[in-house]
Amino acid sequence: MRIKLDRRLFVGGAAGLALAGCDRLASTPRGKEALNAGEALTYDAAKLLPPNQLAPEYPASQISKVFKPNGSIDPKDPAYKALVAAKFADWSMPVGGLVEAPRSFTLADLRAMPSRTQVTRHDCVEGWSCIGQWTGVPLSAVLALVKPKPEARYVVFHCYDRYGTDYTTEQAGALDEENNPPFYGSIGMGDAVQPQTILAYAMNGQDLPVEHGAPLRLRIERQLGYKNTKYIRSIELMDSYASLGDGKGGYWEDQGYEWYAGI
Ligand SMILES: Nc1nc2c(c(=O)[nH]1)N[C@H]1C(S)=C(S)[C@@H](COP(=O)(O)O)O[C@H]1N2
Ligand SMILES: [Mo]
Repeated sequence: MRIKLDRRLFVGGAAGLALAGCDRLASTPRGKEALNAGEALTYDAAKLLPPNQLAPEYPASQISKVFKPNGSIDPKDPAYKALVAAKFADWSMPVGGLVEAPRSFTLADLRAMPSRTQVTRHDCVEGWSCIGQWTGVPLSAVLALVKPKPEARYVVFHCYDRYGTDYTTEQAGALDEENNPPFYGSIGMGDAVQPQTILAYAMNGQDLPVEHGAPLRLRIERQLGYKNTKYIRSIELMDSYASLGDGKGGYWEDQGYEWYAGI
């Protein structure tokens, strides 16, 4: 599995990372050509795990003592800050788009639904991985309530963080609506209904911390770290993601990463 991950490693970033509690992947980062070549792969060709095969799960003893937070770690959006101040009591998530029964979910709604707990390894394209325990509601259970229309092909996640303001401190700047659009991501319906695809509200038995995407994030264990969208604000079912951002299906995809990032 690690060998297969190598061809997806983005050049740079991996070198010199010292991570307590996380593993450096044994890897030789390749150049940007490999990344672009990968983009040409179709969804099916890019699948590295056979269809419907679950990602590996681990015993609790393997959970990383420190799990590296990455990407946005402290969203500055005033609406998000207000939610943090109220301990997310006022948070609710609309689920709409191409569905028969659009509705919003509070955290209490989600916690009252069936839950799944899984200990999995998160692999970041930067070349590190950490093992964590995640608890949440299967996305399939949420979709069953809103009833996707037959033409729905993608589940799109709209987020509270804005790129360029919420990333690492050296890149942080003032919030600018135009130049710092909200982070977004998307997945296909096939992966959306995998049993390990969950909307996680807890990590290692605690409420999801802000740095890891509070109060709700996606865990999609058959794909790489960057597909595991944090700070979910709303969910939209769509038949195409061409109208969003630069049209590649997510913030990271708009930067050149593959839309399907199989482990
Ligand atoms: N909303 C949002 N989700 C995101 C990101 C981000 O910047 N914003 N970064 C992605 C990347 S590259 C990784 S590796 C993981 C990091 O998750 P962690 O902070 O729990 O380690 O979140 C992913 N999901
Ligand atoms: Mo990542």
